Amino acid sequence: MAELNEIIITRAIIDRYHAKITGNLDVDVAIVGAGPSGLVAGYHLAQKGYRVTIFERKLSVGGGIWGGGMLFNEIVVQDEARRILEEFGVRVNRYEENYYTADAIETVSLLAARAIQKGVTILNGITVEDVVMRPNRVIGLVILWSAVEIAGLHVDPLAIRAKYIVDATGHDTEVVKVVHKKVPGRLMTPTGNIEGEKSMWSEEAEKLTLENTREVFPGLFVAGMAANATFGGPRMGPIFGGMLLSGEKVAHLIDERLKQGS
Ligand code: 48H
Ligand code: FE2
Repeated sequence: MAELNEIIITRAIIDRYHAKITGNLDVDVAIVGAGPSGLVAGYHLAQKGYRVTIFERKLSVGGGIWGGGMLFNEIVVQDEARRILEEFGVRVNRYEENYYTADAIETVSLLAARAIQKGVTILNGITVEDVVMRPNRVIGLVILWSAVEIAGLHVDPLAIRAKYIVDATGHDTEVVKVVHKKVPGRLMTPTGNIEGEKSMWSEEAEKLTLENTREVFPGLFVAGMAANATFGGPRMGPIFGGMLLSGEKVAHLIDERLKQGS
């Protein structure tokens, strides 16, 4: 075995991470949250050649997929979304007509692996705590180590810039909440405020997730559960087709905008 030097190991990690984070300070699209909607969105945008960064608070990516339903680690998807799992190489099993299942761990692993290999940079352990604003547009994110947040230390954050931001933070819809707090009543929702998630109704929720996937403030789009929480859709339970389709849709919408140069 060749000799191993602790300092070279340390320097290799610092150098490589430094290059990674400085390469992601000014990007086309910054996605907050590496759940199903964020990972699918990132994959498609990277496939179209855009520079995409996903910021994830936790060390683990995958959001709500891991536990399937009530810790039974299987997920359900409907017919329309099955092809998305298959595109990522996830094995899908027919349960009955229009109901397909997949192993939750296989799903997380492949969504994340394929997104990264398409060119998405995932920066984990980082919490988005605010946005960078120019009067009428969100133009970036304010980020901080999650460990600092958890420790409750008074440490100032850093900032990154992006042409478009996606709030894919799930039920908590954290980026939209920040914008709403700073400029109340100005969201592109029926009331101008966050409408709030409604109680479970799977069929309606899946349909609305897709409809609600859109721009909510100039420069800021919502996807996945955050879209329903923002626009007042119901929750759907552990069926994940709407999340995957929402990721695809937000990528398509942002691609259109980036192509127009607006
Ligand atoms: C950095 C953050 C921050 C922050 C949160 O919850 P997710 O899985 O989100 P979706 O919308 O892709 O999927 C929702 C799905 O998992 C779900 O909950 C369903 C279908 N529920 C139905 C029901 O009835 O309950 O992932 C969001 C990710 C998580 O990994 C968070 O840690 C992360 O976003 N996150 N990352 N900065 N401020 N807030
Ligand atoms: Fe959920």
